[in-house]
Amino acid sequence: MARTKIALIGAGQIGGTLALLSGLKDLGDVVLFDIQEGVPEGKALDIAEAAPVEGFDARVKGTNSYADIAGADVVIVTAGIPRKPGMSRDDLVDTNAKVMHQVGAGIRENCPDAFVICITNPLDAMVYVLQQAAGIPTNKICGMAGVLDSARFRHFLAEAMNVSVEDVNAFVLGGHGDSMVPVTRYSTVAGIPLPDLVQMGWISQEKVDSIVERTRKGGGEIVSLLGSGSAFYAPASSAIAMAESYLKDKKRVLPCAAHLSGEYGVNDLFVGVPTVIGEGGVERVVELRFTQDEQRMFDQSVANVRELVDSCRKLGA
Ligand code: A3D
Repeated sequence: MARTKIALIGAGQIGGTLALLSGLKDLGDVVLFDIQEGVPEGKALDIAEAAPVEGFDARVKGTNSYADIAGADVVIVTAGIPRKPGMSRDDLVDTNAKVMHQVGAGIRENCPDAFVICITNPLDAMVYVLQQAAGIPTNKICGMAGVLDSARFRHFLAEAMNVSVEDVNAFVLGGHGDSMVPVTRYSTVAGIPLPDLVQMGWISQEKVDSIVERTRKGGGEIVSLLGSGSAFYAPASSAIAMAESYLKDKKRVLPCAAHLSGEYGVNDLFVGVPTVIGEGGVERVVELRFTQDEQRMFDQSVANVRELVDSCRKLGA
């Protein structure tokens, strides 16, 4: 029986964490690719040396050659540059769009049947550029952002109400940026919607509003605390949850930047929406009915994504 193969393009902060998590969760053999010489090889060797202690048998290989990703079942892309304090995600667009072209060519030539998860920012635009460059079907590629944004929302809500994060479900839609849309009426604790919890006195509306704002700016909060680089533990965990749902055909309902062709009235754009991820990749887009307010926020978020994609097209990306 063939072993599952996971290719990680970019061996930086997120790439290294993805490799370790893939091993710890026994998801398959890992190939860690980067243009920097030594870094992917060094991280791969370090993780391989953790394997006897942790008890996993995954083979972990570092490389600078795209040929090594041949036949990968899943590709997770973090190649590019992250934000520095004071930068917005959109400031990364020129550099990272060029990187997506190189990565797309590597995927097209070596593993065109893989399920591809893009993490590189600005996320919604980069997943678009990557899909075009790789020439793969739109259901076999998506962007990781919604799982992370929802996780941040869940963490803040659980902390505020002093309950287990396991019992908090949260819904965050739209582009990955300050215009993302946390949908409070679909966010629950053990099935009880947030507006009901406000009425029950578990949390005040002011606190909910401040958590929504903190979630929107959650990435920036970590960037300014770290001083250099951006979040990597939670982003890696989030992408691994998506990869696992694909590899094990779990059909989890996860928000991700999925290709829309008419859903939500949006055409040919990757935007954060709830999806079902299984062996077919992004198998379904879940279409919600928005309130007027949510629709307005979603439309604004989509307009921001479209503007960025248009600027990539002008750059020839
Ligand atoms: P970092 O630690 O800098 O790693 C990026 C790696 O990409 C480095 O090792 C580079 O050498 C490598 N690289 C650069 N150019 C190429 C290329 N052409 N081909 C292959 N590898 C290349 O960054 P990171 O791991 O912290 O973050 C990676 C990306 O994820 C950045 O764009 C972040 O902005 C983004 N990010 C997204 C989220 C989302 O929620 C969407 C969250 C956190 C970070």
